[in-house]
Amino acid sequence: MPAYRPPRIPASDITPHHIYLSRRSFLGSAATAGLALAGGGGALAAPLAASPSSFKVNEPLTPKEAVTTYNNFYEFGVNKEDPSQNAGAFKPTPWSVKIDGMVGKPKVFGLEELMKIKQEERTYRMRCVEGWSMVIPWIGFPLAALLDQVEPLGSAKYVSFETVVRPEEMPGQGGFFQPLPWPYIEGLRLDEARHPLTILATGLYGETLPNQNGAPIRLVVPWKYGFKSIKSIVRISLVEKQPETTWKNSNAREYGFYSNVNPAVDHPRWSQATEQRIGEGGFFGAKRRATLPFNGYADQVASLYQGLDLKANY
Ligand SMILES: Nc1nc2c(c(=O)[nH]1)N[C@H]1C(S)=C(S)[C@@H](COP(=O)(O)O)O[C@H]1N2
Ligand SMILES: [Mo]
Repeated sequence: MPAYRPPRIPASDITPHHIYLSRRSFLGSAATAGLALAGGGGALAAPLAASPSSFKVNEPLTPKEAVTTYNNFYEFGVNKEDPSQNAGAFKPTPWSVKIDGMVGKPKVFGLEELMKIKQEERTYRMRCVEGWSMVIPWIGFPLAALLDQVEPLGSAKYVSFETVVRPEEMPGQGGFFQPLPWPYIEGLRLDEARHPLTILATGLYGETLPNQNGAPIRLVVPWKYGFKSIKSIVRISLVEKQPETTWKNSNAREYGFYSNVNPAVDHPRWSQATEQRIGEGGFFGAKRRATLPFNGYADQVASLYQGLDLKANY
């Protein structure tokens, strides 16, 4: 990944945090139903153990303008402004996600069906491996709720994810220069995938997910570097062996399978000890925050890695 460049986002550009309904009708009804259900104890999506405060980070939200124009989504180009500028022709509907592999009930889920799973708001801290961070109010549902529906087999140990390939709609996939091999692929251990903090996001700031943020459905794993949060997912497979991942394949020395946010393990080309919160501070002399172990979610997730050497398993 290219080295960090300072964003041009004025600090005063703060969008107030409130939920309002999507202008897109297909999500409007589903989101309304989902939000009405939130807290009502639906049959699906029963998170096991995570403190409610970890679902809502108590830090200023990153302005919506920054969340939707300062993006990494190489299918639309490698510069931060490319995804918002080049994703206009992308069609997030109709959409379906195929779930296969080591499951009792493999199935192709239509988007409408996914939208019926109880949707919740989750305000998470997000940290990119490049050294910047954001606080984003997502709308989504625990990945565990979806996995439950397909009944993973005992032999399934990992989950792999795949992004759509559509060179006609994604200029970064169609050009002469291909920055990455497609499809973009990612993976998690099954226990990471089932953790209550791990969600499939379908919206942000109370609206349908913008194309540049991974419409219509993307992964969000807040204790890992941003690249683990794969966008525009079309396939989820339960597998036995640790799956390949795009960034590890492209440079295994710099990007590992785990990619947990870890201030104590530097990227080979830069320190990971601090980060710049996008929208915070000015263009010059922007102050940097200390990066927290597991991006501040250590109380919730550190136990997943007991006995694992986090320097070797970066
Ligand atoms: N398919 C796909 N998913 C992707 C990427 C990408 O290039 N392609 N970039 C990743 C990186 S590096 C980051 S930091 C996050 C950025 O998500 P955001 O633009 O919604 O903040 O998306 C991740 N998911
Ligand atoms: Mo990233």
